[in-house]
Amino acid sequence: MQKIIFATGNEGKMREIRQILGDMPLEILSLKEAGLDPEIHEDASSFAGNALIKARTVHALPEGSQAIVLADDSGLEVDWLNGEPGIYSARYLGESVPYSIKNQSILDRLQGVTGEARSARFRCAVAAVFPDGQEAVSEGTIEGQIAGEILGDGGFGYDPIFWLPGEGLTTAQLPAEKKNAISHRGKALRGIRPVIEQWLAGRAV
Ligand code: ITT
Repeated sequence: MQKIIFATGNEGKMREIRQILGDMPLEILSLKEAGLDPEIHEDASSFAGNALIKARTVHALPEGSQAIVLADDSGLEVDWLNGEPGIYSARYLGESVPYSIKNQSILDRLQGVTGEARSARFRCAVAAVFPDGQEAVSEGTIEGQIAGEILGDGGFGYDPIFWLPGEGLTTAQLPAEKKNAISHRGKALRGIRPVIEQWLAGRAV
C-alpha cells in the first residue's frame, strides 16, 4: 500500500486527518510513526508557503522520498486583532504555553467587543509532495466568531473559543464528524484528495 507521511507533530490535527482520509487505500503515518523528527523552519509568510516548507523538508529526507508527503499549516485569524495570531497561531504567547492561557488571552483582548465585530476564521493549507516531485496545495476556511467564554472540550487548540453563530456552539462542542464536515481542514483535505487519487491512478498505468 502507498505510504503517506503527514509532516505534523500535532496530534489533534493527526486525529482529524485520519478521520477525513482514513478510507483511502493508503497507509497514513505521522512523523512520529515514521520515526522522523526533522528540524523544520516555517519561515514563509503564508499558510500555503509554510505547508510547502514542511512537506518539502520531509520529502528531502531518504525516508520521505518514496512516500507521498502531506503537511498542514493552519491557524486562527481574528479580525479585531488585524488577523492575529494568523500564521503565528502555534507560537502565540510561546509555543509551549497551554491553550487555556492562549484562549483566555484572546478573550481578554476582545473584552467589550460585541457581535459581528468578533468575527474570525480558521484557515488551513494542505501541501502535498509526491515521490516524483509533483507538488500541490489545497486551502480551506471556516468563518465564525470569538466566543464570549471558553466552551467545550472536543477538538484542540483554539476550538473552545471558536463560535459558530449558526450552530450556537463552539467547534470544541461539535461532534468530531460534524467539525470535519465543515472545517477548514476538512475542506482543504477534501480538495487534495482527488489530486492524490489522480497521482495514484497515473502511477498504476
Ligand atoms: P505542525 O506544524 O507540526 O503540523 P503545529 O501545531 O505547530 O503542528 P501549525 O504551525 O500549523 O501547526 O499551527 C496551527 C495552529 O493553529 C495551532 O496553534 C492550532 O492550535 C491552531 N489550529 C489549527 N487548526 C485548528 C483547529 O482545527 N482547531 C483549533 N485550533 C486550530
